[in-house]
Amino acid sequence: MKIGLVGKPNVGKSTFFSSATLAKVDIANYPFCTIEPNVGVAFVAARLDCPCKELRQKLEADGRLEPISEEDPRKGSICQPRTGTCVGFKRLVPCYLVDVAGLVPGASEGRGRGNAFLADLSNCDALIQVVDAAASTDIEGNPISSKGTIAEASNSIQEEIDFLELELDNWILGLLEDSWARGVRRVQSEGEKGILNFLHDKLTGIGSSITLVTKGFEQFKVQHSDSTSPWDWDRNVLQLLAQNLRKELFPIHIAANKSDMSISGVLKSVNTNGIIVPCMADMELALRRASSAGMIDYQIGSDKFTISDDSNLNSQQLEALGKMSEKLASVGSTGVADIIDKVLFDQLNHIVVYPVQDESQWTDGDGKVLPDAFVVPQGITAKPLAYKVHSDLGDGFIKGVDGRTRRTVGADYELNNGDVLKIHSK
Ligand SMILES: Nc1nc2c(ncn2[C@@H]2O[C@H](COP(=O)(O)OP(=O)(O)OP(=O)(O)O)[C@@H](O)[C@H]2O)c(=O)[nH]1
Ligand SMILES: [Mg+2]
Repeated sequence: MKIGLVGKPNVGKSTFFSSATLAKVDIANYPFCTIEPNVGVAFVAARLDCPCKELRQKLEADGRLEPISEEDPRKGSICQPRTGTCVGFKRLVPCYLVDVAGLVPGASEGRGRGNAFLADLSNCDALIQVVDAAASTDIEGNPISSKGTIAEASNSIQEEIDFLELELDNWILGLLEDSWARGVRRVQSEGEKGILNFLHDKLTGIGSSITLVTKGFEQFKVQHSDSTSPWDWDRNVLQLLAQNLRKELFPIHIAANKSDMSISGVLKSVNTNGIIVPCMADMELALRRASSAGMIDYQIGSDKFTISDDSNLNSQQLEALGKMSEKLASVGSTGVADIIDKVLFDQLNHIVVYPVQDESQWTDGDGKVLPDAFVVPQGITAKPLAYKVHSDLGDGFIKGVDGRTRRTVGADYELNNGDVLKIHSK
């Protein structure tokens, strides 16, 4: 699972990236601070409690485990995650984020970092466009001093959203236009199937699949029903096609960043196809850093934090933390974890499942408890899941066993969110 962070320069993409991944990257108040893409892992809390909660309850009931003690730093969790952590049964699962260079109008024709940058977004399952909700920068990312009216700020945000969609559409249009007429003529005898395969072929480099291409083409046909002689389609028709394909390949959701400085209500009249979440990436970064330095106790996505040790904090730090605490309580959260959660689980419909080797102990071959949590598309069945764990496991798939009911399930068994599954293979 990979989410790309996009937007015009100087909106806070790298700040968002760094706050979500705690990777050290360049952040500065000028455009094109980032040139090479940064790739990192954000840890997102699974929506359901980790199954180690049930395991603990069972062990406690059998008298094999003491109840959770007050001092337990893991607040009861007994799993041993290979990646991520689990505290208080909140299991953190990985999601890749890509932070790329800022995009300026004309990028699809090579302006700014142009197409090289666009290629960095290939294979992203969704995009989060970071926009400057405070309207503190112009379309090229240069800081502007005057704040403007609410209508001006609203327009500025809308302009950012519209231009990015257009750039991405044009990028895809460019890929389609290249030898379109000849290519489509070649496949004309195969009818629509030929066109779909041709489109998929043209766009494999940016992560297309036949399913996504088909969905996009269906939508396109609603707006353009005349499918005779597609080799004669002009630029406008191809533009419409590109737009529909882009919506499937790169759905865009909006992180309305710098909301700490934005005018309240500024997002009301903003139009977008995806979700829009107010964010304060800057604050998230400060809180996450303070938390990893041991200064505060802050759960990702929370509306509050507690100061764990104020003995080493100076009055300035205490004041800054006090201000953040107030702001956080009034808006609910910094929005960073919230938008990743919503994109991953609501928009991309992913679930978290736990493959194990021992269906009664819920352990792997080394006795590690629930070591793996896989983020997979809803609807995935047992055999494709086996392939995700290991290709050998997929090749030799015999059956699965549900860790809760101990029932045997076949290759076509559709997994549910939170399932614990043992896979038998040859
Ligand atoms: N007020 C405020 N400022 C922020 C926030 N997030 C980021 N910034 C500031 O915005 C400026 C740009 O941040 P970056 O993260 O470097 O922006 P970018 O989008 O990666 O910029 P490029 O790499 O140049 O495209 C920095 O001065 C950040 O401190 C926020 O939530 N609130
Ligand atoms: Mg950057």
